[in-house]
Amino acid sequence: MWRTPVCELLKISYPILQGGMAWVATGELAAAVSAAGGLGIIGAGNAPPEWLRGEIRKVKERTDRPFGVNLYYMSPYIEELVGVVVEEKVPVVTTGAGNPGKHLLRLKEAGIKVIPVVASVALAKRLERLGVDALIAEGMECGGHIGEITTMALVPQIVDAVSIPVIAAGGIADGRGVAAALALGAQGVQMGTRFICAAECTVHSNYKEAVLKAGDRDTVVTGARGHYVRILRNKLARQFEELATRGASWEEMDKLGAGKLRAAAVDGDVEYGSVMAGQIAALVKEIKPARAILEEIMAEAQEVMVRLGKLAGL
Ligand code: TUI
Repeated sequence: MWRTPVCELLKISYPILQGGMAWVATGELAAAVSAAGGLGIIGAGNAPPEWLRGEIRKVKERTDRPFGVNLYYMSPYIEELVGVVVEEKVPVVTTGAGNPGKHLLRLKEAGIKVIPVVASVALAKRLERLGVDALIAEGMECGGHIGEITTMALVPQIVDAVSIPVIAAGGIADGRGVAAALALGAQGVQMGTRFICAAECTVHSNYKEAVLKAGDRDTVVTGARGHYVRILRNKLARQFEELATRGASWEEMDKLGAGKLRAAAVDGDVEYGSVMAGQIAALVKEIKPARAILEEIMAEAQEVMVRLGKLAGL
């Protein structure tokens, strides 16, 4: 099977990372993705440190392959969570919604590969200078907390601005998306929404059903500048729209959003909960094991690359 330098960097078989989605990407999903040759990632979100330690242990019990933890930089527990990943010698840490600069030395000294998620060229350059191993360039097509630039526009700009490997995220759910990301200069991809519908994903079945039912125009961006969050259209989305119409502050928006991701992911409240999903939700058509998802995507990407090679007269 084809490989990229990201496979060597992370010691994985396929250059496909599973997004570290808070409340969705638990140890079960991360273990399944890693065991199948991708990089499974536990989403720490706002969870307390002991929860994270438990999920890391679950992965270690299920597979010897490398895996990751995503640290959400708005978490009130961020300092303790950094302590847990260092103590547990987690192979890879991805970071989101903030600048991990102040923890970098500690993580690197523990032998951890650090791969921040960035949504701008400026932060990408700053983090490369600080010595991160690779970057995930995340376009605004993805679900959850998003930046303002699309994957198509962001990835090549970050690729041009840095010398370390770039992994593309946002709007990728199949082999065509993987081939497109490689065409833009990325050396790997991260996919979140597609893995929500992995058989091993422990998220509430209502959440999976909502993703499977979604059409092309069914996601909406809620929140205010700097705090945009993409979710599936539902009653909560309408409440956000009402707040926006009356010009509410981002603090009010954040208050409405508080606890809503857990409500959707754990309790299955897909009406008033926050069903975070990307714009490619409509491409996700069935629930199947992580291994089957990875194998299908790798084969599809290869087919696309062969077709393009022929087009180029190779
Ligand atoms: O983090 C994400 N996506 C997320 S986190 C999340 S949990 C949540 N729960 C409730 C409400 C809101 C969020 C759901 N989805 N993606 C990674 C990402 N990071 N996208 C954009 C950024 C980012 C933004 C600003 C990274 C760095 C940054 O830096 C600011 C600075 O300090 O320079």
